[in-house]
Amino acid sequence: MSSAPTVVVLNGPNLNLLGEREPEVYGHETLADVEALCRARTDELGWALDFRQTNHEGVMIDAIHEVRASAVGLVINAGGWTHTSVAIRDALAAVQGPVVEVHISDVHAREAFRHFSYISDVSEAVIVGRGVRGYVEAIDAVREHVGGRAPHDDA
Ligand code: CA2
Repeated sequence: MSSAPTVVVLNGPNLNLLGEREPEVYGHETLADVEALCRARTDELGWALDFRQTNHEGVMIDAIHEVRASAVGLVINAGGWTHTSVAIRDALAAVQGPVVEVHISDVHAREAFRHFSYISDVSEAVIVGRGVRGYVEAIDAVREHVGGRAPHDDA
């Protein structure tokens, strides 16, 4: 018997503060609200959800390594590391399923230092400026890329 395909959603630094500060940029929803939105979609798809947040770069890299061969797809909001981290980019390049980069805000309409992403060109899709609904769109993008079938599901 095979288990449900698991989509992994990883969140980087400071995203634990979502809903507490800068609502004009990031909205009023908390990260728990984002997880609930994601779970509603994965439930509809019959998929499992592994949703995590960390403020520690090495923990993020270990998490990517841990799931790189088992996840049906990986959605990542790498937060500020998006604009700084070759190490996270290198870890994502080793992920077998589709990687989808998501940002709540429209990074291209903000400060110049947010315009460059180290991870966009190792991602199958990039979703920006859609608010927290962008996470659901990212899960849908994973679904489209795997054609409704989990690449690691041998059943
Ligand atoms: O728009 C996004 O999702 C970002 O990835 C969020 C990052 C930022 O560094 C990226 O450029 C764009 C920052 C997340 C910080 O989240 C906070 C939430 C509430 C209060 C303070 C920070």
